[in-house]
Amino acid sequence: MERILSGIKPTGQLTLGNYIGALRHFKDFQDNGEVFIFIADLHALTLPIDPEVLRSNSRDIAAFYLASGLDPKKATIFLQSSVPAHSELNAIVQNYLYMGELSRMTQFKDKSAKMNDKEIGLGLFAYPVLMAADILLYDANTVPVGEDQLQHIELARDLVHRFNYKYGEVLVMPKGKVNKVGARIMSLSDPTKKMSKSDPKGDIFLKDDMKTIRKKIMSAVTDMEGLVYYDPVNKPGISNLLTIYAALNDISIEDAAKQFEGCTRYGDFKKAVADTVERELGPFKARYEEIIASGEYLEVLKEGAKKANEIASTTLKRVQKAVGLLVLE
Ligand code: ATP
Ligand code: LTN
Repeated sequence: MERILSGIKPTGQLTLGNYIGALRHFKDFQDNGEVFIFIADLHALTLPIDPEVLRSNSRDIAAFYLASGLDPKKATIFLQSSVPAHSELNAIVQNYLYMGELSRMTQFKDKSAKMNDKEIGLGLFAYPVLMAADILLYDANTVPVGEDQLQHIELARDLVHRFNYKYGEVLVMPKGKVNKVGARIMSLSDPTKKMSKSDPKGDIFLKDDMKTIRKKIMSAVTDMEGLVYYDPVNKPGISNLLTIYAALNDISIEDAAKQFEGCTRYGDFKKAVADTVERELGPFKARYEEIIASGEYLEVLKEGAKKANEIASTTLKRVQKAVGLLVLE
């Protein structure tokens, strides 16, 4: 049976980008495969973060997972830090990834460019190593993510090639899965930049109230042409709004553009986008609030950790044996 794995790091408030590019799709796999969805809390430590903020973000993500329709009877939902094998496999696989390739990772280059050399932790540099360990521990075949994470998955694939060439067929080859529409939602205030929770200008947050969301969409940066069509190079703002509209209505961008052919008032178009977002996020947010208030996510995380630990420790042993560690059973 196909194994599917993905995670989101609790670095900040989740955005509409996280929702469209990743979160929204996780539940689609739970009826046909074995799904593992986790909170990448160890990854959140790769940049400075307040301990209380990290804890509260982690709770939020757990509740968002459940609100998105993930069913804990079908999907295993857990915290990365509840499964020590992530760190243990990390310690092994770090020896099969190289400084040169890690230093070429776009995410590392982007994040470290904004920092003083003295503040760049080793964890930020080695981020893709832990991510590879996350994926390989569950023998995942499919890893649904937004576009920005594909480069890390490619690195995990290189690692599998290298490792299996040396030790035989020990690791399962994963594949990244990016959705056609909405793999890269852009900021509403600067549509040439990715909507990102660590750079919150122009973000729509999943916890925003509907009035705020509508206001943000109505004031999204566009252009002066007054025509609605898809051209991400020359019309990044309108193209981004069309993408949001298409993704949330589960239609192609061409079909979305057709619906607004002849529309000359950006206000009308933006209103339609705002209605779509409200229709989707309104009920989603209400479910999230119920889940947070009931605390039911805590039991889900505990159960998830048990199941994840069982599977992860089996894979870890297999790898330990393959590389020549003396495993005492
Ligand atoms: P940070 O700003 O802290 O780096 P982020 O907002 O980019 O975080 P991640 O935790 O890195 O979010 O990503 C969680 C998932 O959401 C990943 O699969 C990522 O590819 C996806 N994702 C993040 N931002 C977007 C976006 N703007 N459009 C589509 N998918 C996105
Ligand atoms: N790097 C991912 C979060 C993440 C992840 C993973 C995603 C950590 N480990 C394993 C898929 C598979 C991100 O969203 N920034």
